[in-house]
Amino acid sequence: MNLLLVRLLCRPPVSSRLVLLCRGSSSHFSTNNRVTSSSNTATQQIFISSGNRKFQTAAMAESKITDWVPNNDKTGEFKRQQSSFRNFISRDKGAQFPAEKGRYHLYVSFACPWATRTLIARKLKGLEDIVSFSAVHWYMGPKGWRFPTLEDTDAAGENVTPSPVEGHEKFTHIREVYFQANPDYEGRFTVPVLYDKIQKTIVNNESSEILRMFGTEFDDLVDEPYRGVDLYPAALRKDIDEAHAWQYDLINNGVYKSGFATTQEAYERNVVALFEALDKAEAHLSAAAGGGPFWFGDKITEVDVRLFVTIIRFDPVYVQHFKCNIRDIRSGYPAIHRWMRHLYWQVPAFKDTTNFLHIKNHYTRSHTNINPLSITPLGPVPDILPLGEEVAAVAAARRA
Ligand SMILES: N[C@@H](CCC(=O)N[C@@H](CS)C(=O)NCC(=O)O)C(=O)O
Repeated sequence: MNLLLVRLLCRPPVSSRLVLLCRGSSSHFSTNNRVTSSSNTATQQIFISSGNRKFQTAAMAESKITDWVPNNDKTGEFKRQQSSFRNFISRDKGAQFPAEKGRYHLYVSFACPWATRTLIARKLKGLEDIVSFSAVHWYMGPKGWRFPTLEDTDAAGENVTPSPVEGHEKFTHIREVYFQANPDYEGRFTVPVLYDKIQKTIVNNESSEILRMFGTEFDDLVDEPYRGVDLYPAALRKDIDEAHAWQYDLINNGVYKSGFATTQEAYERNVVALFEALDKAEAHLSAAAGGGPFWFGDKITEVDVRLFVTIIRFDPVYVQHFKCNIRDIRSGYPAIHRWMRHLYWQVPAFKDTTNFLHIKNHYTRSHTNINPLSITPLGPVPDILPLGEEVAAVAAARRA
């Protein structure tokens, strides 16, 4: 605890020598240690064994869907389950899941950062006429994500509709898609879900892999400008994998590990690690200031897509709902803020797939264990600042 306090007191701008001194004295908390213990690159992910599944299910059966940490887990740590459906669409004609126009449907939630990664990639790669999509209602109740009904008037957004997939007309919840694919399914009913309308099964429910296959496997079907969008270029693969490893564990999943923690210790451990990782991102993007505007200079890559979906939710939700409030993005991280706003305002795939209504309502009204009265905070206003506009204190400091 003392160590944490010391580290928080040492929180000035990333570039300061004081921060370096503080970090140097706490190497057992180092970012590298964390990364090696649980990274999530596509190559390192594993299938869950049926043994594990049984364990998870027994624990889940006794608890509510929003008990992110099982009641009997004294560590207080949120542990994300591994995705279960891990097949790949392939451009090879003889593949089990060949790339074909109109064959696949993507189920997403606009609230969900993982699902939104895949929606962004779908747009960046020009797959709108090739892979259909629909979005669930933002409210995730006791049975998990539900399909909107025609009576719903509180969930505006593109393709927020009952399932348009033939055979799914009577489905009310995403869980029914999982049970169609595997009647014995025992995992969580997560989005995104990439569904094959021909074989009537789930191809994949792991966003990092859906993003990866959207990046290349439909290239024979898209127009030239989209073929040229290479989100995982050979020359940058090592750097991209390295960035994914720490960003997944400490930022993308770090906000959840902070917000879902059920002990003070677990919360503090994770939130401090999260802000250290944000400092690292800030340092990277500041150094790239002359270049940019993307994480790797002038090339948009998977790193931009995967990091953006967490950062855009940070000020509107994670700061207050997940208690990630050591700083916020708009006043505490100028380079991340600039990078995020560039993506949102200048690259349509990012703005078009960001729906703040779904984002704010989902977290604050579905996670009743965290927010029992389901009151959605109004701020910050606006959800995202226009380009060139700053919060008053930042603007004043710039003028001074
Ligand atoms: N590993 C998955 C995680 C997806 C995930 O956790 N999605 C959340 C929404 S943000 C979900 O559907 N949760 C429902 C549940 O856990 O019951 C991925 O990256 O695709």
